Amino acid sequence: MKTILLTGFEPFGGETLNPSAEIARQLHGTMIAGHTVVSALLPCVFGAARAELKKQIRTTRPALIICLGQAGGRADITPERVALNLDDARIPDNGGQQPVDAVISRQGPVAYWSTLPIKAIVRALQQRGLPSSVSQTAGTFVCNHVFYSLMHELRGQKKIRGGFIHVPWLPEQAPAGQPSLTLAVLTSALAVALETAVKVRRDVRLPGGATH
Ligand code: PCA
Repeated sequence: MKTILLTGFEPFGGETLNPSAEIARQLHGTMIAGHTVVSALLPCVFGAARAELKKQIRTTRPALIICLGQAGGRADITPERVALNLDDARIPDNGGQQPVDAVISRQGPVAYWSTLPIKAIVRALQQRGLPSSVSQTAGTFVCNHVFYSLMHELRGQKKIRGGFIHVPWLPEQAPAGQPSLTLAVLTSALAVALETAVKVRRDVRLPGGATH
């Protein structure tokens, strides 16, 4: 049986919810494009999150790995294009660590590309009326740390694809005037994203990116 490993993060920064964990929980055990979704929760802790991800990859032996995280303030569901070899935390993680200007891997390259069909995912979501765009940076906190660690694990092989998708706040988290999406919308959107990631082998070429 082929599996998709889908990870979410525990709440961080003093919050009590993280939509990424809720989506992962909702999709756990579902079948998407002939694959069983296996979900896992990652601690929002530098190092420990990477260790847990590696453990999950070893035990589930997935065909595809998608890690999710919360990007409060974003309005769109955003597949990330590139993971940076950098930890630079504005706030402490859930373990109290706050790395500054630190490389993730001394031997690793400056960055890795996502191997998900990011533009096909954006198009599939937009075609269903869901807000989505490519993000050019996953930041330099624990999400980017996990994304980089994932791509470092997957380097040098072509079979297992992987990447990272950031999602907006849930309505119950968002401060007044800030964008959010309901858990129902996010869950159905991520099901579409996973299906697209399984089915589309070659990404589509569409104009995108920012003008600044
Ligand atoms: N978002 C944070 C870390 C965990 C999460 O859900 C980030 O974007 O780095």
